[in-house]
Amino acid sequence: TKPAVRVAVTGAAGQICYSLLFRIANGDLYGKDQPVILQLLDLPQAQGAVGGVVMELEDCAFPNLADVVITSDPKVAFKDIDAGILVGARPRSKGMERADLLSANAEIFKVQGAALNEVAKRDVKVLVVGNPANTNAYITAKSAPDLPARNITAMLRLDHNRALSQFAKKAGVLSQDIEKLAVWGNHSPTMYADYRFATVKGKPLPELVGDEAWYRDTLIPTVGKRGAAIIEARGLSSAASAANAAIDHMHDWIHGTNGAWVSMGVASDGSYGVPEGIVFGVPAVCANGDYEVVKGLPMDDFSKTKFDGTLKELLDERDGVSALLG
Ligand code: NAX
Repeated sequence: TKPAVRVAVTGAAGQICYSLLFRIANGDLYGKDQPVILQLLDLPQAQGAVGGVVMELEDCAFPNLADVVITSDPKVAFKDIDAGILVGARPRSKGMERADLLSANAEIFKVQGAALNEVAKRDVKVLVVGNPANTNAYITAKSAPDLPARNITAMLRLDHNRALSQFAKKAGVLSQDIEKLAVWGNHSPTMYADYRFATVKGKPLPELVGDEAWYRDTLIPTVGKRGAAIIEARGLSSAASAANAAIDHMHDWIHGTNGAWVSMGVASDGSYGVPEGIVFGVPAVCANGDYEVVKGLPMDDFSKTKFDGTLKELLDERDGVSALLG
């Protein structure tokens, strides 16, 4: 058998992980023939609950789950990891201002970035899911100067998948047949789902949809506010779909996309006028355990407005946490 890969997951007692951990243990990330060691991080007060989840993992008797580590110490959780999925974050509590939420999370991801820097494999692949995901990933990367910034990414894939499904329903096609969809910017209601380049079996998606007003006035806000709609309906935030998106993001990064576009939040190299280092949702193609941003796509007036709006929000978030980075 192959040597086991080590995958750290934070927020292990939470609701996303109640789905995510079972998918990873089942082989959905690295494949059915690859043994996996899960290294689970949560707060000290959640250790008992993580223990319960681990009992259930054991009770699945997954053939390739080689070992499970439970800890509240990031340096134990991130030791020698190949992949890290950072789900745990501070949720907004009653009366908490946005600025307080930003700085509470900045503190968490500063510590976790430093721990990754110290103990993770040098080519570790990191996905930040915990909100505000893009800015948390930015802080993680800034706090891990010895790791390649391009290996610390944020999750835009749920927005991407949400948009795929809505377009598929409207155009009467299968979501798997939609290619070249892009979701730009922040994982927040300002994100910009861009269908201008999308095709279905070679036909332009905008033609198949045939309703620009629906796209602008329904699709974009539906995807942007989907998280809130799920909370309203379920009384809890999206969890299984978020776990699924995290699996999709990491799976594609590890195994490649055969030329297909996916949306990933990645540290900017300056393309599209996004300041270097800002973690921004972009279309990307994955191959050989790496990804390339799709470059040189033209912008029109509408896309420029949407793009600038979501970029401004991220620059504001960066300014909100910059003092903490020192
Ligand atoms: P839960 O509140 O169910 O679970 C969070 C878990 O994280 C808890 O067990 C908590 O003890 C733990 N935790 C808190 N601080 C920690 C720290 N410093 N180190 C380790 N663990 C810590 O939340 P859940 O529904 O699982 O959502 C987790 C995060 O994902 C939230 O920030 C949420 O906003 C975010 N989401 C991001 C999405 C995205 O597309 N990027 C979509 C889904 C989700 O809303």
